[in-house]
Amino acid sequence: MYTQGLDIPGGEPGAGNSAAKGKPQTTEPAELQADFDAKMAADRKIEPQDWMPEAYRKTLIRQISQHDHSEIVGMLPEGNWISRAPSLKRKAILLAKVQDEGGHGLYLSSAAETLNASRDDMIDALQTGKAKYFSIFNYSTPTWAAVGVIGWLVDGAAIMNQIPLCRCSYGPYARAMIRICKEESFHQRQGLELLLNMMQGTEAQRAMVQEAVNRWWRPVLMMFGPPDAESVHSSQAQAWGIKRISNDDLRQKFIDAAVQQAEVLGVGFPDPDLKWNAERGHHDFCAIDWDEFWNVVGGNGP
Ligand code: BYC
Repeated sequence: MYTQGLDIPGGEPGAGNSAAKGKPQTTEPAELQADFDAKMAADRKIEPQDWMPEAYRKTLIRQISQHDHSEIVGMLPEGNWISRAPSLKRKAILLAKVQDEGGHGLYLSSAAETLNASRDDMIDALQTGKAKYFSIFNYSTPTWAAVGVIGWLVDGAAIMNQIPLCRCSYGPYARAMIRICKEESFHQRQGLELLLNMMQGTEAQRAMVQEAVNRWWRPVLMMFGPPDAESVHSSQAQAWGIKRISNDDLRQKFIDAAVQQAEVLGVGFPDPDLKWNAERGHHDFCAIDWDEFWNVVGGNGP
């Protein structure tokens, strides 16, 4: 069941960061709102010192802090493989990637702090279950191939979702995303290259890759969030220029790109309905089990 999530306290209504602290705004005067609306209409960035509606600030804190938690929690399944990586080269690559994820968490918590969110409050919200992290990190990584699949598909999906966030209306979040996306493309490539190597190896290695793809494909599609019709935050987030492309459109773009990469790799996806639809100009795919998604988000994952 969906319940409305995070509500991090802190800050003054309508104020971005401490630069605005000297002039508290207890009301939201029409001129300030009009100025904000004009910036939105002109597609200009909102900066921490600018007045912003309280709901805009809270939406950003919810999304940025959840993004931050996803980066940090995402270090756990991969970090677990550092001491088990099959060669020095793979260990060095994985170490660098996991460190990058920690850095992403740092850029994002810094961006949230410009909105007057404190790290203590954000961590408290995670630990008390008020804040979420990406559902995907509840799935297990029992084989080395899963590490490659995280890079290829999980980071691949993350890039698809994060590229439009580089144009987010809130300056500090948009700028953090530019650097994060550059690093994510290395993450995606190292996963693809790891899997390509395994696919050129033994029969057992190829089977291990296919098994990992089979287990991760559907959960990866859930990363883009619920279908547009059930996405409670989308319309407001799109009106505010936080989200630029809808959950369903990003999911479709990702599937179309992944099918081509799977051909290069020589793996299949576990979906009998996956086929090119010339009329739509996209691949059709089978229905996603959203009950599983909400169960995992609700803490009842595998
Ligand atoms: N998992 O109205 P909606 C990485 C929640 S890290 C869990 O569509 P919104 C990596 C959503 O929060 C990359 N929950 O929401 C790291 C909301 O619940 P609340 C992380 C999800 O915000 C290390 C409810 O469902 N990237 O790749 O408009 C190693 C309704 O959804 C999920 C980001 O965080 C999910 N997948 O859109 C390797 C990207 N999806 O908050 C890899 C930034 C939805 O009301 N975030 N929910 O309690 C976003 O772009 C947007 O927040 C989303 C959701 C597209 C995810």
